[in-house]
Formats: sequence, structure tokens, C-alpha cells
Amino acid sequence: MPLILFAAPALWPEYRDALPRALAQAGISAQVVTEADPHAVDYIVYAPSAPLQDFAPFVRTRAVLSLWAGVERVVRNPTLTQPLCRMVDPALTEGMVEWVTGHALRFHLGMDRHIVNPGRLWDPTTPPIARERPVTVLGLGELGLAAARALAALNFPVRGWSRTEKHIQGLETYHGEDGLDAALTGAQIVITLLPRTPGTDNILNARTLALPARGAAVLNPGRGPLIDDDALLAALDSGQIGQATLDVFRVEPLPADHPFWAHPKVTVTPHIAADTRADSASAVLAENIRRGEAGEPFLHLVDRARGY
Ligand code: NDP
Ligand code: OXD
Repeated sequence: MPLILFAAPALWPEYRDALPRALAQAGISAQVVTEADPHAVDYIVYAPSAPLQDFAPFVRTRAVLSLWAGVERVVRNPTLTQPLCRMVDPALTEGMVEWVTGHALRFHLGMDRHIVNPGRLWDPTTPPIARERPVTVLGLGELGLAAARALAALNFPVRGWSRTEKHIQGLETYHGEDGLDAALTGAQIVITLLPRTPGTDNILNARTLALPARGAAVLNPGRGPLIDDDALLAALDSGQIGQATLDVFRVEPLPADHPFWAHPKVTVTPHIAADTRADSASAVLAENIRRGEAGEPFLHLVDRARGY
């Protein structure tokens, strides 16, 4: 019977019932514990906030299963030699699609003008329709592609950018460093759904923030370091960027004195764009454990060299 170490203590109340239930549904009889002799552990369920940072003693562990989609805080841990799988959770994806489309539509329809209208101004300015509003999604993985498809289904002309070349019906696609400028030029909404890697740090900087249309919105539910904070603040102050909705930050919680909190064109959401949901995530964990036990390849394996 495999021994599963649930090494994310803060999340245990959510998974205490959900994970054993999902394992039973997958036909796995396993023992799930929150403390164990490392030599006896077969699988580790992991979150970056976990105290566990030294994976070396876990000599028989077959996989480390991250509860997070983004793995930048563990992928370069030199003690981690076991296979690392990241979280791809259908409910997390749905949550991200809802956050992205909700905040994109808020900007698109100019909702703030009517919600915050202390002067009772009767301003009948008509917003453009979606097909007149070009959107660019940086990152076409599980989350970026789902968000891009949802926006395209609402009629926005969507451009997407990824590391490798892709052909996706209904989207205009660009890839690699050479494709970035063409993907961003003229966009009226820019969405960053990239992992944090050395290749994506500060991808939105003073130079690239000058490429979208004047007054464009930036939505960042990816990772804080994708954006150069000072460059974004300067672009907001100059009017080049009209609005920024940010869910992730270099330091979280966002420090109380960070200028983003007070900036009139910035909306801060507290890293809630898309949480991992215990029921659906447990089914994903159980499937990977089933695969490990059956000697089948794991799903959602992280490529250490790429860093995501
Ligand atoms: P995926 O790994 O599925 O997709 C990543 C995408 O980014 C791929 O399209 C990849 O290209 C592209 N990419 C990576 N590096 C580069 C690069 N150097 N240049 C161009 N494109 C690049 O990740 P997910 O979609 O599942 O998640 C994306 C990120 O969202 C996570 O890493 C995490 O940081 C964040 N996240 C935030 C949450 C929140 O609540 N705010 C919740 C969950 C995730 P290619 O397809 O060619 O490999
Ligand atoms: C994740 C996140 O990576 O919540 O899963 O940001």
C-alpha cells in the first residue's frame, strides 16, 4: 500500500477527506499522512509554503505532486531529484477563465465609469464591440489557451504568444523572442499567463509596454516578476497603459506601502485568480498516483531544463 505524505499543512483541512475519497474512486488503497519517515514515503503532495525543503532523504519517493500550477519555487531545488508534476486542475482553469474574462470585460465595457460616478455624470459614450478590441495573451499553455479561447468566443480578435510555434484555430499565434513585438503591437488588452522563468522575468518592461495601443489594459494573473513594476507605474502615469489589474506580485502579500495599492489605475486582487480546488485537484493527484502504481507515465511532468 503506497504511503502518501501530504506536505502542505495549511491545506490539510481541505484535503483530509477529499484526497482519500479521490484515491478510493481511482481504485487506489493508500495511506495518507501528514508526517512520516522519509525513507518510507512513496509520493509527496507539495505546496511551496510547505516546511519541507530537503527532498534528499526521500529515497524511494516516486513523484512529488505539486498542488500549484506554477513551480518556480521548487523546480530549482537542488535536493529534488524525484519527478515533479505540476497541478493542472480543470476547476482551476475554469476559475482563471472567469477571472480573465471578467476583468477584460470590465475594461472593455468601461464599467468603472458607471459604477464609480460620484458626480452623477450622464456620459453615453458607447464602448466598442469586442471584435474591435484586439487582445494579446502571453502564454498559450493550459491557462492562457483556455482564456484566449474564451475571449475569442466573445468575438475579441485574440493574438497569442508562446515559446514554441503553435497553430490554433481562431487565434493569431506568435512565438519566440522574435514574435513578441508583433504579438503586443496595437493590443488593447494584454494578459500575462506565463510561468516565471529566467526567460520571462520582466517580459513587460519599459520597451514592451510601449508596444500596445495607447491606453491599453494589462491583466497579470501569471506571476509578479513578469512585469517591471517601475516601468508599469511609469506607463500608467504617462497614459500609455490605461489600467492594470494585478493578481500576483513580487512580494505577497503586497506590502502596504507598495505604490500599486494607492494608484488610481491599478486594481489589486490578492492572488485569487484561480485557486486549486480540493475535490478536482484530488482527482488529478489520485490519477497520477494510479499511474505511478501502474508504471504508466505521469501527467503534467515539469521539464527541469525549461523550468515549467
Ligand atoms: P503552462 O506550462 O501550461 O503554459 C505556459 C505557457 O507559457 C506555454 O504556452 C509556454 O510556451 C509559455 N512560455 C513559457 N516560457 C516562455 C517564453 N520564454 N517565451 C514565450 N512563451 C513562454 O502553464 P499554465 O498555463 O498552467 O500556467 C501559467 C502560469 O499561471 C503558472 O506558471 C503560474 O505562474 C500562473 N498561475 C497563476 C494562478 C493565480 O491564481 N494567479 C493560478 C495558477 C497558475 P510553450 O507552449 O511553447 O511551452
Ligand atoms: C498556482 C497559483 O500556481 O495558485 O497554482 O498561483
